[in-house]
Amino acid sequence: MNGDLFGWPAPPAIDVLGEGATILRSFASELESELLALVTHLLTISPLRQMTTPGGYRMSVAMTNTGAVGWVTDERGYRYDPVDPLTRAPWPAMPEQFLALARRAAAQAGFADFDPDACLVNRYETGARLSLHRDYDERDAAAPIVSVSLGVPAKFLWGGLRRTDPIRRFALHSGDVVVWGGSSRFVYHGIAPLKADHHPLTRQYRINLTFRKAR
Ligand code: MD3
Ligand code: FE
Repeated sequence: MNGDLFGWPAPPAIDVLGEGATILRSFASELESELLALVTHLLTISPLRQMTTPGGYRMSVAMTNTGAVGWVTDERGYRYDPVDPLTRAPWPAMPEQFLALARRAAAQAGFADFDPDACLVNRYETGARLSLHRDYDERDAAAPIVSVSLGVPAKFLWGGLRRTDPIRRFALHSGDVVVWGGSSRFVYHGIAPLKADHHPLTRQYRINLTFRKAR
């Protein structure tokens, strides 16, 4: 439904946040229940777990992965690993629907032939947060990161290339897809503590999928 029936313009479906950073609002809305059913299945193979940072902190976000490699953190550091340290088996294969969505979103934002080999699945419960960080464990700096938000909305924190740069905040809703590439690829970003809320498909949770070209 667009608003021009009532005399005001429809909100843009595509919003360029900065050089290389594009938000595709509601891009995955029709796929929400299918994506969540696939996530539920993935969790039967590689369950969610709260990992430990090299500094010894237990993350409030529960994580797992799908794809040829998965992002892990423990006392030894951050890395991409082809084996799930919890199950000692390969991570579950990336569902075709995940790959197709990530490729379609990247192409829409101007990144042709995105070929992710890793998808990090993050689950936020009420109060869970992701402190300001940069993602630099991926080998291919030219490839973007594609993120898909599902469930309870979150406040995204978007800084600059330096930790001390000013931070902008905006909401990410279920079905929103963000593509981060170019000079936005290495900006500081995070998620504010999740507010208590309810979504019909995820209850109190927010699920985020981030697609990466790790190797
Ligand atoms: C900007 N995830 O998994 S998604 C992460 O909602 C992560 O779970 C957040 O940050 C989440 O690393 C944010 C949006 C996002 C993901 C990766 C980025 C924004 C990014 C990488 C570079 C710049
Ligand atoms: Fe990140």
